[in-house]
Amino acid sequence: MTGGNRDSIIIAVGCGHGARDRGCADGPAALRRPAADAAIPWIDIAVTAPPGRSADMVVADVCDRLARRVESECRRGRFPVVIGGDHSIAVGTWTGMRRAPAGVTGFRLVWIDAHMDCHVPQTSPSSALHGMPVACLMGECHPRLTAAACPCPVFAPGCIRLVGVRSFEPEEVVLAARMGVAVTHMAEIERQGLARVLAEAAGDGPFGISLDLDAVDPLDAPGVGSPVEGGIRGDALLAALTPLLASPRCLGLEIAEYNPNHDIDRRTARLVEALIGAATATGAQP
Ligand SMILES: [Mn+2]
Repeated sequence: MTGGNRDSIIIAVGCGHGARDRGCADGPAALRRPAADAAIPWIDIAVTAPPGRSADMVVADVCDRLARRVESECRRGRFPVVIGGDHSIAVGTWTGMRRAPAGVTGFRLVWIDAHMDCHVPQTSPSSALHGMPVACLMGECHPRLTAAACPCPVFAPGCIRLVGVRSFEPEEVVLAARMGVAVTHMAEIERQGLARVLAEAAGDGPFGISLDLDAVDPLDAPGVGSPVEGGIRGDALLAALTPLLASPRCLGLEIAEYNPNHDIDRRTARLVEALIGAATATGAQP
């Protein structure tokens, strides 16, 4: 192991245009920058939303620039920590990762979420893009977002596993199965244990972690736009993710949907800050 800090960069994306409740746009600004790690660079992806530009176009533009930034940081050997923003930014994050050489072969994505995010415009009750990023990454979604995702599809069947799912529409189940997206529901986590489920999802090659904070129980992460009872407890998630984040096979972390307007006593913020600390403070472990 190297001992020192991992060469990380925090990429903040204060974009809420993929959600009905846009409060998550304020997520990055409400987080404390890692005090002990002042050396960790922090950059913001600007959200350009002039009057008349549709939410789809705003998100597609943000994802395009985010993808380029993630790709270039990965090519420099850096570990990107992407902070949302709503979960539609995942199209940018993981497109960028897959364009970088390290993300090409055998890369797997661990998608921790209460929802399936497998809608397409024809099935979505809300039309909100943050319900669609998994479908977009599988090449099945909104034409504008799919255009931002290149290579298309970003992921082949079998490369994404959803973990923590407990709220979805039947159409998403059908589409997930057709796309080859694996799903682990909360009940299965309770049977097998979170650490085992996550380790299996990560596989034995390079992987990334996309965390939608609504996967966490609202007791520990009330600061989200779409809370769902019966989630993963915050301390259990931190304990199970810490060794995975320390692995040199882990190439990046994304944390989405932090909405400071709904947070209580900074509970959600503290969890996010602890996860960022775990991701950035690790030296490369064998
Ligand atoms: Mn999500």
